[in-house]
Order: sequence, then structure tokens, then C-alpha cells
Amino acid sequence: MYNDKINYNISKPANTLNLPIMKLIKINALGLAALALIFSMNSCKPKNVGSAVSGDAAAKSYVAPGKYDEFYNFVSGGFSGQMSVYGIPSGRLLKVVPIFTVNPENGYGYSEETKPMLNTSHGFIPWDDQHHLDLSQTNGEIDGRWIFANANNTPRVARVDLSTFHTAEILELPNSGGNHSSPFITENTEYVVAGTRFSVPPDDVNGDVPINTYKQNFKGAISFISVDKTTGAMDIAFQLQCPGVNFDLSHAGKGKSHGWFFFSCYNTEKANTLLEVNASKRDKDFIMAVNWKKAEEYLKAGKGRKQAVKYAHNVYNEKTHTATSEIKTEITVLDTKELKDICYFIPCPKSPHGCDVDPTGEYIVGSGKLAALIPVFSYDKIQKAIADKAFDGEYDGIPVIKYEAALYGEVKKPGLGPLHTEFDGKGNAITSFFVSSEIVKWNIKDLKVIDRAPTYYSVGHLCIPGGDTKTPNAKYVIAYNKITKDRYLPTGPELAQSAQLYDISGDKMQLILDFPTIGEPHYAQAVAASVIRDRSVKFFKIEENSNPYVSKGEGTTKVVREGNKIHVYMTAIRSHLTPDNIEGVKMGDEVYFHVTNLEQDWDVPHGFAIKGAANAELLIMPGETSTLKWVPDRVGMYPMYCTDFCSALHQEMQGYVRVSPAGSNTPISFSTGTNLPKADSSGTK
Ligand code: K7E
Ligand code: CUA
Repeated sequence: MYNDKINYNISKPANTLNLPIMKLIKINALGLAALALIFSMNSCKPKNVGSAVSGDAAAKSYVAPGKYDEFYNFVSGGFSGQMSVYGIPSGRLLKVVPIFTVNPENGYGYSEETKPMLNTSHGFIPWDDQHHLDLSQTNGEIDGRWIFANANNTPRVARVDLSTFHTAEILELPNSGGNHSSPFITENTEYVVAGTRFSVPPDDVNGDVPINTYKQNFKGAISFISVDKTTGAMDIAFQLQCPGVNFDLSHAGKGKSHGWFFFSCYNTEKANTLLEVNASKRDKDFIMAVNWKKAEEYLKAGKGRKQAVKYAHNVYNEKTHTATSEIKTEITVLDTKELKDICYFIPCPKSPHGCDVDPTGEYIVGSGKLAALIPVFSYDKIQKAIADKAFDGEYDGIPVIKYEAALYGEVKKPGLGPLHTEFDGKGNAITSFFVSSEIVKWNIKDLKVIDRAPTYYSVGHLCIPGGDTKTPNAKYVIAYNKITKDRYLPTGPELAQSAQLYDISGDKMQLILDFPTIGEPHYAQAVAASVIRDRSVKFFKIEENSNPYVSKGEGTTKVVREGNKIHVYMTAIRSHLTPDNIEGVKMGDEVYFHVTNLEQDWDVPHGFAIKGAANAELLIMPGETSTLKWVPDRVGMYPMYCTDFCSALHQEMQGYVRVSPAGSNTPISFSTGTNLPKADSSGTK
């Protein structure tokens, strides 16, 4: 529980500050013995009676073997660069979807077909830092088609197709650094926005300037990425050039505020060194309100400036099972200093992080990392303030709306270090508090705190299924924590990353489950399983496979030499590879194994690996073709085999490649089942 007597000192690092709080909440931790009793006592105990430690707390997260979970939970992977998918309420890990990071488990980023997905204007980048995910929406409801993901480090936005759980598209963002305020979508997925965390000199001017010329030379860019309604195809519709602050997070308006976007900004001091001190000087930073419909008008009226830039656009085609990468060279930029009425700054105490919009679209919640209150802004009041010109001057040519003119009210003494807010759809908000390690429920109308529950420990993002839509499903809230300390068995210096599940269907929030996560989780979203489940592709139709190297049957398999390149057109079906004996490969050759999985059934992938391959295995889905490049480094015999346990005779799914010296005259030959020793030379009789 929140304790007023603790002497919080904001200037201390969070960790130091956290220790006494952790000791405090440990006393309240769930007793293990009590938990063990739950299952045995469940049947004879009345429901919803007693504290979190008694009652049926743990049973609420129990999903029996063979039963499906009620929700999908898509969780950002942080420094893993991937997205992981969990079932809720069980917390069972269902899948890790590779997006920005190579994945040796299935060959993503290693196969010739998927390498182009990780191409950027900086070349091939095998990793990124993935913080936020946003499910596509239609009319403010999750439609289950796609999920968008940001890459912080080398600024990119990805679209994952939720019928295949494959990364379908990756778009790089020019003029950006640290794509953190991303990828947040509008209520009909008209746009995905991406605000740059680091301001930088624009890409088309000389960036070789002294760093301490930040104030003159650095700009903040916000990208509006259009999304095709049918195909999901992304493109940069336009960019807003903004003052050189740091954009942190954002959310779109909804309902009445559809047409607006809200971004939290820090470092309005425009510091370029020791931001810890120099970017925490001002009492208030900003929330930036963006009228994107107005920006669209300017764009239509030809007010945009064409800018020469370089950014990669990578697209995965499910028919060829192949990605292509194109480097694009131009975007349109709208200058928000010259083009009035696009951007407005709203003062927000201090160093705001989360910027969340309630289901009605009226309330905008700013969460100052260093603030001891939560300001709630009113969309109507913002509109009135703009009409009345209730401004406090300008910041870098952008009008600053008076704090009181935009403010609906403040949540007083909610906790320390508010980060992110989710909404339960019943008129309440739940905010995470990093410093005081708790989640706090408060009423949006009267701004009164209703309930609080400890987290273990230092919570970052929260997720309520549909929490960012017009109709959240207020059954659960999931907390994604930064520190686990004593919650799991020790695993060396790095402990498990973790999420915690709370039942919020009653008056009191009740902790019902801890579950470990992949990478460091940041934002996550969840949706009823029914929205995704029935869209799932079970296998790819072999007759629709238009990969140029496909073999649609064993009869068309072959080995073809083109100079020093050898193309192996191979098939996999239970339980053999065709061909499985290959000779005639020589030193200096590059070998491409184009493996087609001929199966036409759900859940029958085959794998492929060869000794000495310098990349990874392939995991080939039914009906798909994948290519492994292999350059043998010495003369000899190389085993190859299937890596996915596909049948009782999976272990027999193997073969050999013979590698001869460079000048050898061993001819190319390939076979399956026929390359047997002559009867009289077998030596066995
Ligand atoms: Cu972790 Cu959204 Cu990058 Cu807050 S951010 S916690
Ligand atoms: Cu195919 Cu194992």
C-alpha cells in the first residue's frame, strides 16, 4: 500500500529509492502456504470472500490442459527485438514472432527469402529494440487483421499479419533517431504515427555539426504512415517537422477527438548532454496536440516540401514466400512552424512519459515521470482554448495553450512516478507507478483514487484487453515490470523478465498470476481470442506457391550448376528429403538449398540444416519454400537433416552432400533411394 510516511526523494535514482518500498511490500506478498491451500479448499470456500491470499485467486488464472485461453496477449520484446504472444489468463507462451531480430529457431533473417526484411538504408541490421505494439482497428474496435511494432534503434515500423503471424512489412523512417513514440494508430487505422525520440539534424542537411549546436540544428520529426485499407500496405504519407524536443509516447484521439493525436514531449530544455539533470529543469514539459486533419488539408493544398531522403521499404509476399527491399528516396514534409494550426503545446508536469486517451476521446492523461500528481486534460477545453487563443506565448513558433485552460483536473497524491494509464471502460483509469511500485485505479470523472495494488516490482506499461479502444474489456489488467528481484528462482545476474496478471472484475484489483516474458516487456495489447483465432492460416497451398525455386513434387527436384553457384531444388515430406544424396559440389561453390515443404496439413513443418552452415536452420511451413545458403569450407562429406521432429521416422530424414576439390571432375549427381552400392561390391557377403 501507498505509505505517506515514506520519505520519497525524487532526485535519487529509482533503484535506491525502491529498496525500502520493496521491503515494505514484501510483508504483504502472497503467502505460499496460503496459495497451496487454494486448490484443496476451492470447492468448499464461498467465492469472492477474503483477501487476495485466500479465495480462488490462483484458480482464476488456471486454464485446464487442452483448453484455450480467453485472450491473446501480444507483448513487446524490448531488447529482444521480437514480439511474444501469450494466452491470458494462463500466461502460457504461445509464440515468439521475429520482427526486427534474426531468429535462428526458424531461419527468419537467415534464409535468403527473409534477409531483405532486415535491410535498411544502413544495410542489414539483425537486431532492434521493440517497445510498442498496436493492433489494427476499425471504428475504434480491434479488427484482428494486423499488429504494428516499432523499432527504436534504427527507426522502423513493422506490420505483422495476424493470419500467419509473419512479419509482412517493415518501413524505415528518415529524419528520426530512437523511434519511441510509435507505432500508435488512429481508430480506423488510417495512420500509424511514429515520433522521433532523439531530435537530429534533418537527413538532407549536413549532420557533421558540433553537438552543442543542438538548439539551432536539431529537429523533431513525426511520421504519418498511411495504411491501405485492404492490403495493409504502408507508406509515409507525410512527416511533420517539429521543434527539437524528445517525443516519448502518443495516442490518437478517438470518437469526438478523432482527427487529433497527442504526444508526450520531454527535454523541452533542448539539452544535448547529461539529460538526467539538464532535461529535468523545467517544471513542466509538454503534451503536443496535433490536428492531423489540418495537416492533411495542407498536404492536399500542396504546402508540403519534397525532401530527398533514403529509407528502406521491405515487403514479404506470402505467394512467393519471399521478401523484397526497396530503397525509397523522397518524402513530403510539412513545417509546423510555418503552417499554423497543426500543432499546439500543452504544459504537462514534469517529463511526461505515457500519454493516454480514454475510451470516450474526451480525456487525455499525461504521466510525468517525476510528478506527484496526474494531470487530466479535456479535449473540449483544448478546443475552446484554441478558439479563444488562451495561449501562454509560443515555443519555437508553436502556440502554448495555458495549462489551466486545457486542464480538466489533477489526480492528487496518486503515487510516485506515474508512467502509463489504461482504461477499464467503466469510467475508471488504472495508472502504473514505477517509483512506488504499484498500480492505482482512479475515477476519471471525480479524479478520486479508488484502489491500489502493489506490483513486484517497478511496473512500466499496463494492458487491459481492448484498453486502447472505445470498448475495453475490464476483466484483467496485466502489469509489465522492470525488476523481479526475489520473484523467481535465481538465474545468475539476470533474472526473469516478468508480467503480472490482476483480476479487475470486482471492486478490488486482485493479483492472480506472475508469468515470465521474453526480453524486457514494454507496451502490450490483448484481444478476445475469437477476434484472431479463426483467421489463422493452417498451411500454404502448394499450387499457389510462386517462389521461383519451388519444386511442386519430387519429380521436379534437381541440382543445377550456374558458374560457381549451385541451386538445389529440394523437397521435404514425411520422412525424406529429395534429393538426399548430392555429389559434384566443389570447393569455391556457393550452394543454395531451396527446400519446399510438400505437406498440405496443419502443424507439419520440416526443418533443414547442414553441417558447417554459417547462418541457421530453416523451418519450412507446409506449402512454403525457403532457401539456405551454404558455402563449404573444406573437402569432405557433409550430413544434412530435418530439424523438426515431424514423424516417427524424423530421425531418418537425412542425407549427404559430397564436396570435392576445386579442380575435381566429379559430375553433378543427385538422387533419392537409388544411389546404392553395386550388388557385388557391397562387401557384406
Ligand atoms: Cu517502456 Cu513505452 Cu519504451 Cu514506458 S516505454 S515502460
Ligand atoms: Cu521432417 Cu523431421
